[in-house]
Amino acid sequence: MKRLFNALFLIPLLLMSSLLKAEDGYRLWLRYDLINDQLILNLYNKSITGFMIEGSSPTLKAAGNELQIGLNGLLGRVIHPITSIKKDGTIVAGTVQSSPLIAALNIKYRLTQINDEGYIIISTVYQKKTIIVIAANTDKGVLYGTFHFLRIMQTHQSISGLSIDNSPKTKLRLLNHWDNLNRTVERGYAGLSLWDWKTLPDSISPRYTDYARANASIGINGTVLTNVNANALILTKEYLVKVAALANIFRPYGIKVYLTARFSAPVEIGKLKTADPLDPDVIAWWNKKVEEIYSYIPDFGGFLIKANSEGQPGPQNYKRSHADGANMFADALAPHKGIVMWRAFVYDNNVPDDRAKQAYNEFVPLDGQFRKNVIIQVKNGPIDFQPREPFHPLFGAMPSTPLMPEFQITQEYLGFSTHLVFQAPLYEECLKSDTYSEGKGSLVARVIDGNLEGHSLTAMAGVSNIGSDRNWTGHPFGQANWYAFGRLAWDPYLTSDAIADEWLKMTFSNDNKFVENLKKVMLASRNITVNYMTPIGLHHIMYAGLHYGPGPWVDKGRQDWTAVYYHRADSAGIGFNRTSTGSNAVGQYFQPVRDVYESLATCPENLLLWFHHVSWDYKLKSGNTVWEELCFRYNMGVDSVRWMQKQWLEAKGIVDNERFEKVSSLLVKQEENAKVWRDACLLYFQTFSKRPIPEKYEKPDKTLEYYKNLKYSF
Ligand code: GCW
Repeated sequence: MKRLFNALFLIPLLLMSSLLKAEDGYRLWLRYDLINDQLILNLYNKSITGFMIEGSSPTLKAAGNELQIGLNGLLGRVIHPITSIKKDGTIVAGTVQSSPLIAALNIKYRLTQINDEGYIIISTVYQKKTIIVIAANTDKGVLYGTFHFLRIMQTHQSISGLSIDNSPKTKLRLLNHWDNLNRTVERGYAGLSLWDWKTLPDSISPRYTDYARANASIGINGTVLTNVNANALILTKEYLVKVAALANIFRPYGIKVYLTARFSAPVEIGKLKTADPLDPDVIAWWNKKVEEIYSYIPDFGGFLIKANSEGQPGPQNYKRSHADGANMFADALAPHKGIVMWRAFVYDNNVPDDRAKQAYNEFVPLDGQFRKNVIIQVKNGPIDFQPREPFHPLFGAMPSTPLMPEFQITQEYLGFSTHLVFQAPLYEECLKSDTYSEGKGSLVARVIDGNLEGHSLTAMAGVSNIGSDRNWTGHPFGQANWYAFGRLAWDPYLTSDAIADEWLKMTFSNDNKFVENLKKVMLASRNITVNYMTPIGLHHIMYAGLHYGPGPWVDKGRQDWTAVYYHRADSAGIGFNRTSTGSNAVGQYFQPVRDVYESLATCPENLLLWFHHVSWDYKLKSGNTVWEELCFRYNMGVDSVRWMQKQWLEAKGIVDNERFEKVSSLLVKQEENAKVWRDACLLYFQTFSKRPIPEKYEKPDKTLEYYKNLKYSF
């Protein structure tokens, strides 16, 4: 009888799991569909009978809601919240303060071992009943623990004998939106800005809550709403009430709101004659402005500021330093516990001998001069979010100042939302780079998590790729970059492999073969893009302005915005000499990194043309000359996109049709574009190398002129 019942019970379940409903990607990785592995489902069903959230704060309510939707979806039955434990298999979540039950458990010591946002998840026995406990020191920790627990279930891991302690390794984990007030997004490729300034604060889109849920699920706890190329109007009352409305929605999810402050705001909206940071009227104006902001948003996070860079105003306009500027804001924010994130991505109107050196040159002398609530935000590499750059030499070089890395999640130089490029390996490469600032093992990750230099203000920022597109990020795999950024900001030591694994399972399927295949694709995708765009250390040879297709011939306009400034190809060879006989950018790195980059024999080949100008016949370890290696890499890049297409074909039937077709069609575009990159770059560089493209490779089917005349529009 029982068997028959089980069998009958199975039929609808099997039917449901085999019906792949079309999905538009809106649910991201928080899909909570019925678990389609019967064995796992049975085990989970036995182990979970109910859940109990002890406490009633908005954050605990959010955790309860998530558990409710998550469990109902994954288990395919309604799991009711309960108020007392009557059966085995209850999930109990709360803090010592909110939950008498948790207070009664013997976990006090364990709770002292996690930080404010950390959590523990354990299986234990309470009054002879087996329970699963999600406990934390704060409500926020409970929320993060809840998401972790659901992730365990979404990825079909065991929920018996749980014993997890987890704390974020950085304090602030932020998205930077480059969103303008007219809803365009600078370098955004997923529709308009999510922030509908016209209808706020009266109309509140449910998307704001889903945005907050998604961020909380990966530990993001702050969002800078506006573009670093700032508009002072955001600081006016008209906008601040709108910002406050967003802050109110995000607050239960542990997300603070930050804004970009335009340096010249006192002049533009304050009617002052100057924005000099040492002028008493300017100081008073900012103090008042900050007070006003806190009157609307009591937990406002602070400012992100781009100053004296790419035409943005800043303290140098008044012959003051970056420290003078940052400290003025810091003093205004300090009484409210706000912080200043001051960007080190600076370059002025004079073309430097090497743009890669500028941030270091301007900031290192200021080390130790910033207030305690200032953190310097440094791009991962010294130029600008290229497919591959060495780590930024500022990491480790300002030991008395907290530094935070800025990664780009949006794919400005990585094929926009058209190319499948999983960026975790790019982030990981930077985080795991050894700066040697305090000897071997001085990883960038240790600089930024405060461990190396003893800073308590620690943070990581990612330039958002999110927009109003139904699937948030344009390319379905763009979601993986948002996800990966959050996970790495929480724990900069995670591996790309582990992150891809989780994301694929939650976003698509737990099918073993699917996960293994697509993980290979994801992990290889960044290097594939480097191969067809900028192999062996080439950089910034993109189509001018837009940065989508190739433009190695670009030579007009400001020198350090052209491609020829960076690749320096001539009849003798190719590459930017940044060694001691060239711009000496290598001199900004600690030993032995400096020597490693300086010497042709030891310089990593994937950065060869970043640091060296070498002859076309220079031999690489592969035995290829530089010219042959370029031909090989560009071709391999294109071939690998075809390989990605093949791997994706195998996902048919495992992934729903809608997302399957979307990715398939984007991969077709990616191949076309990779071919253009290959052919345009090889034909162009051939005009210098004067060597043939080896017979074994596909011949470019168009002329160089054709590629030069291609127009890219967005
Ligand atoms: O990557 C470059 C972009 C600019 C951007 C700038 C910056 C917001 O091309 O669009 O401006 O960097 O990071 O400030």
